[in-house]
This record gives sequence, C-alpha cells and structure tokens, in this order.
Amino acid sequence: MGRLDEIIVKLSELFEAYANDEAAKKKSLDKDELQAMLKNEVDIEKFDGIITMETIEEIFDKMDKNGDDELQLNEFCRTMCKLAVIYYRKKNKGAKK
Ligand SMILES: [Ca+2]
Ligand SMILES: [Ca+2]
Repeated sequence: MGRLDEIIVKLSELFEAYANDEAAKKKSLDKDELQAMLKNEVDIEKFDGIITMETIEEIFDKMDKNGDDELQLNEFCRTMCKLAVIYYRKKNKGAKK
C-alpha cells in the first residue's frame, strides 16, 4: 500500500471508529469523541510545541462550519489537513532562505 493510500484509509477508519452516533443518521464527532481519538491515536509528545490540545480545541470551532458542535466527515478531514498545514509550517519555520 502506498503512503497516501494508507492515509486515506486510516482517516476513514478513524472517523468510523470514533464518530459514534446513536440517533443521528450521519456519524459525526463531538469534542469528546475527537479528544478521545487524539488521546489514543496521537503521540502528542512527538508534536511537542507544534500541535497541542489547545490548538486542536481552537481548530475544532473554526472547522465546525455548520456550527452544530460536531465534526461531520468533511469537517473532520479538513481538520486533519489543517493540522498537517500547521505541522508543516511550524516544522519549516526558521528554514527560510
Ligand atoms: Ca458523535
Ligand atoms: Ca459540524
């Protein structure tokens, strides 16, 4: 499996695994579910000073475009991309020519 294949499949699986929705037709992640996911699936120390729980908290509100306090699949995927952007920028900061 290619590296990108893996990311696509994993994102989909993660959403599926954590976005429990009892009543709703469509699965979505509330803050607790997102936090549980990050706690179990992210080595936050690895991202020390780059991505923190506070960053994630902030992003949640920005990414919840329809304002229902839940991340739908599309919002979740955008959130993960946003984290990748933050990671990339912070990692490459100071590496300016
Ligand atoms: Ca849910
Ligand atoms: Ca939402």
